[in-house]
Amino acid sequence: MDSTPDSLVLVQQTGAVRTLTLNRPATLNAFTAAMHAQLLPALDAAAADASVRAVVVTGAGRGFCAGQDLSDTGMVATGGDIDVGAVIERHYRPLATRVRTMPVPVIAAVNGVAAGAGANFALCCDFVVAARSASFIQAFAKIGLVPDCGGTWLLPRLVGRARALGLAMTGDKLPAEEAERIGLIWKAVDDAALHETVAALAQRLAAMPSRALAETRRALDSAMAMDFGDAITLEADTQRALGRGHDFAEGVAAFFAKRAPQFKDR
Ligand code: T3D
Repeated sequence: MDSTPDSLVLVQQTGAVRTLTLNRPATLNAFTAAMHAQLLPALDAAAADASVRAVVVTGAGRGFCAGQDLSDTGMVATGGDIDVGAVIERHYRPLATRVRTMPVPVIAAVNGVAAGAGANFALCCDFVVAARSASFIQAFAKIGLVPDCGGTWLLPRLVGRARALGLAMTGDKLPAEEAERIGLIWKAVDDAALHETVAALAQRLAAMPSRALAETRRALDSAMAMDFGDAITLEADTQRALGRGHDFAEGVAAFFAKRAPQFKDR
């Protein structure tokens, strides 16, 4: 991996699991243009590398990600003459879209506070495992914005309209355990167990049929906007394609041979 200790995104690989660590701990890993310029290519590289079968994103230091770095927007320098929509198009649309179309499962290991676009970056991932001391803050309303990085789409789907509006309008800090209780995230675990829990989950997912997992994400997301019949059509089309792949044949063969399957489709 070609990250250095000074990189804004540290890249590390253990077996088939690629870990990307946001690395601006002094600002709780707030996103800057420079960090985006490393993060998206790092995700693209993981997507393109057949040796990667699961991706973990996490943060260095005591925070996961405090969202957009508010000193990097031009707001302070220009006194407000900036196009925030252009920031979304330049950075957050590609980031959110990349995470949600990765060919392998993506796990957010939320080690500390996740605020603004940092919270929604985590929620874009397939699994969010958070340290018990971590929290989620839809900080946008506090600075006169709406949830972004996919937040308007994700929040009501994850926790329903009432809770989504409550979280987004108040900008209140939601502790990890409460986030698990209301279904915003997969799991809250003891702080000391975070990385071990995530590593075990990532290794488990890495041994599973990547292509089927990515298609599962796509089918579930697509079905949200479909009627029942169209969802079944999508299931048939997806099964038709997967059924012709290596992994289905391997999964069935392994079942009858009573051995562990060796999946490879991506
Ligand atoms: O262009 C656009 O803006 C559009 C895109 C918008 C997407 C967004 O993400 S908007 C939301 C941006 N994020 C926020 O509004 C969150 C701001 N941060 C906070 O509210 C708090 O820092 C936290 C609740 C996240 C954590 O609080 P706490 O008390 O644990 O830490 P702290 O002392 O506030 O922060 C530690 C340092 O990080 C501090 O620097 P200092 O004083 O030690 O030099 C703080 O200024 C810095 N920091 C934290 N968040 C940001 C930040 N610096 C720049 N931008 C940040 N977002």
